[in-house]
Amino acid sequence: CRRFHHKVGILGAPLSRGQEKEGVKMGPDALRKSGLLTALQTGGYNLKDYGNLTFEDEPKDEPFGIVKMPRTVGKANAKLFEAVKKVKADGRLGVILGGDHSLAIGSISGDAACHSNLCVVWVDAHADINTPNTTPSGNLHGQPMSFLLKELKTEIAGVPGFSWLEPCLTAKDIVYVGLRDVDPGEKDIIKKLGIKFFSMTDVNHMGIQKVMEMINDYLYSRVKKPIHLSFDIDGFDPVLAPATGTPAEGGLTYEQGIFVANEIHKTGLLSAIDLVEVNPSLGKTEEEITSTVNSGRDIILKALGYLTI
Ligand code: 6HN
Ligand code: MN
Ligand code: MN
Ligand code: MN
Repeated sequence: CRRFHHKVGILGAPLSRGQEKEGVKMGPDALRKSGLLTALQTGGYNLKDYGNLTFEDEPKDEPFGIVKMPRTVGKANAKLFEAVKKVKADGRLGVILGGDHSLAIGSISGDAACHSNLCVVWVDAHADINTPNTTPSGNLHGQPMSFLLKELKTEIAGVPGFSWLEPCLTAKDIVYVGLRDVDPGEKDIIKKLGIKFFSMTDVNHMGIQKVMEMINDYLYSRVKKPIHLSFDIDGFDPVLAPATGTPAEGGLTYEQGIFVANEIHKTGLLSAIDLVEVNPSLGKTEEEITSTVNSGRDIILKALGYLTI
């Protein structure tokens, strides 16, 4: 076990303007209060807490087409990009506590600035690959992948707030797990670019173990590449993780999610993890909040090899 070798950097990113529900700002602190840092400290990790970033709304942030809050989300991601670069430059595995999923733009770009051969495992009910032209909602948390892919560079040209951004991934560098609520425009893009995905139907048919074996072969068995795990809490079933903005029925069980995190830990290649879309204010009961937050905490702990033999 390599858990005593891990140097970890915790970074709170209460980014919320990629969607319209306020409470997702409280995700980082809710995850902190779950005992995440204490567990890592007692587990012997070399831990540095970089605190929470603060983000401000840009004045007169008019929509770009129907894309909402582009300057605000763009600027927040530029700040996160710099912060993640710093964590990686310090030689630490990055743990980014969200915040809505638009933060993956800054987080993955920052990680890729340190690792040019980065690959991404994206666990989510959604594909988050709408472009400013295909988005049905205008919410940027449904679009981060289109901002990260070189193949879609022309699709995001001119979006205000993102002039700092240079797409860092190609379609073959990413794999989805848990998809079950994908928009028609997203399906077209995934098909056209040949992006590898394992929907919930795939997970149910072949089992999560087979899925992780195939991901292993596809992404990193031949050439070892650093992995960025971008874990949207709505990848889990809403029975387990109801306190989130866009829940979708029929998601991963606790055991399946933990299995994914553990398999990624076992590669020894994890570079950074995003844990996003925890929205404590959307829990109807204390139990719903706790279950959501603790499931997210456990994904992080497992991905870091906590209590793994
Ligand atoms: N997420 N596909 C929908 C949209 O608005 O583009 C939902 C996106 C959800 C995003 O959960 O991170
Ligand atoms: Mn280990
Ligand atoms: Mn997402
Ligand atoms: Mn999602």
